[in-house]
Amino acid sequence: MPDIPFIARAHSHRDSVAFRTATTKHTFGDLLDRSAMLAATLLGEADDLNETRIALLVPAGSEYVAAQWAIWRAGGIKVPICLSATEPEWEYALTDSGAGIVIADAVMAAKIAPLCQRLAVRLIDIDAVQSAPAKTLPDIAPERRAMILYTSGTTSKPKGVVTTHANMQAQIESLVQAWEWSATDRIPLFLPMHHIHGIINVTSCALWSGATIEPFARFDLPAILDRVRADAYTIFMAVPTIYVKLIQALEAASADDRVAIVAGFAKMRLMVSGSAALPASVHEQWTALTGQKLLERYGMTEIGMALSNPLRGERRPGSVGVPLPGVEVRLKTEAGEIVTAEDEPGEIQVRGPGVFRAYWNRPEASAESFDDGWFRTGDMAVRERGYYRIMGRLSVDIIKSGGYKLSALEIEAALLEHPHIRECAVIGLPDDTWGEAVTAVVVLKENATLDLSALREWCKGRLSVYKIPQRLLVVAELPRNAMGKITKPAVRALF
Ligand code: MCA
Ligand code: AMP
Repeated sequence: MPDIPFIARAHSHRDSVAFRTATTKHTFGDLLDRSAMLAATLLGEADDLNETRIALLVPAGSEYVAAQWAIWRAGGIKVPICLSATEPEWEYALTDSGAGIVIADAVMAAKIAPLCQRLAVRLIDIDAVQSAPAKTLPDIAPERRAMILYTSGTTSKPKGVVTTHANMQAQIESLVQAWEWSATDRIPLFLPMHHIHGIINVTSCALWSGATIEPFARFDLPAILDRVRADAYTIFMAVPTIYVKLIQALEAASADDRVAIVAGFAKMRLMVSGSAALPASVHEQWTALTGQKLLERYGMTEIGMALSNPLRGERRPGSVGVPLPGVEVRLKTEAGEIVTAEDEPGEIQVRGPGVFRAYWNRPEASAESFDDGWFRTGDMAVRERGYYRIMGRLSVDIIKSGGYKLSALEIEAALLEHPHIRECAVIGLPDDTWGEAVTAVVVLKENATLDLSALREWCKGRLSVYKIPQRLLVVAELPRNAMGKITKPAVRALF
């Protein structure tokens, strides 16, 4: 059986640079050699990991990809976890996925070691792996499960989205074709590496094409702008919050700096926005500043990318374009009718080879999320003059902040642990920078007091930074319907 496609392709550009930083360069050949050694380490005496779940806690860069390829080459399932998550969040991902191994760099290994010890999970410090005896690696069929990504939804705890090698290949090939990736492309990588946007759209498409990635440990705006002005990139991909921050930075820069940086942006062949709605005003401001027309696309962890404005042709502000190659999209009304006319709203449903296999260990949730073979996204859209426009989500309990999908229910469950809070309702309120701001409306216990800074302090270590409420409103009682259930539209109306 041939190698998994990633590996087969990497052989054909062995000498090209896959990752470069200010001080290092790693070729595709380096990634192949390093991943073979790590795969042998993972396997030990075994011939095949047979879908052992392996959590990955390594910053973006060549070591992340070497570890990812090692997991796949050895027959494991990769479970990337968030570098900045809290210990309870890590524990949930490790126990829910049943991870047998955690791979971390030295810094993260020190942080997660106590948890691994408590859960009796093997911890591999990737920085300490310098050699391993060569080993024959197993054949991996495309239908094997390859990755579990945790995504928040309408349940209080995140669900594991399982994709196969074939699913990922379909997602990558669709984007490589639509956006005409090539080996001459160069892209910065500053997005988190536990979501599709960073993993598939940036890293996997670049590696598939033999292109070069420049990784940053975090969204380091000054460092990225320095590289933009040096014409380091041909493609740029980011969430709307980042474009808002870039606009603020350009407006604050001196006239000379602005001219130099804008020239770097203007030369790129493609700039993409996605993961959350890009306000038409931001789209237009960006064009006015740089001359670039952002290409907005729409996707989801369960399906990869589904809709995109065209590389060549009209990129319409406020719209997400048309179905990508290999992806089928339909709209279905609440009454169960398939929408055929323009201007009639419906839920976006998606079918195609990139659609995930199932939620990990959740057969009921998996079955409910499909409608006759079509994945139900929970997003509403309308087709106008041939292009889809996203109208919002069916569930008020899903919040998008800074490009992260958050469950209001998960945040509510955490806040209810607070000793002063009797009841709470969490909603997302519109925010110019973050898209939505996490907002908590709470009823306190008798004689208790609480302000925003005390609440935020208490949340640290319990919730990731982007889940911590930005706004707090204390009320005497929460609005309820006749059945006694809290009504979120009425909660929203309090603002
Ligand atoms: C951080 N802060 C926030 C938020 N996050 N404030 C309000 N709302 C938030 N969501 C605050 C922190 O408390 C901190 O405040 C300050 O901002 C800086 O925090 P830091 O984490 O350093 O922020 P940053 O590095 O500037 O991060 C902003 C970011 C990041 C780069 C936009 O949120 C990010 O990488 N988002 C992308 C997520 C992503 O890739 N999503 C894709 C999933 P203080 O200074 O007071 O301490 S969606 C997906 O994959 C689908 C398939 C798709 O379609 O793409
Ligand atoms: P996630 O589950 O984190 O992959 O987030 C997927 C969700 O992000 C989708 O269901 C949409 O609600 C939202 N999303 C992604 N891209 C866009 C976009 N261009 N416009 C509006 N919403 C988007």
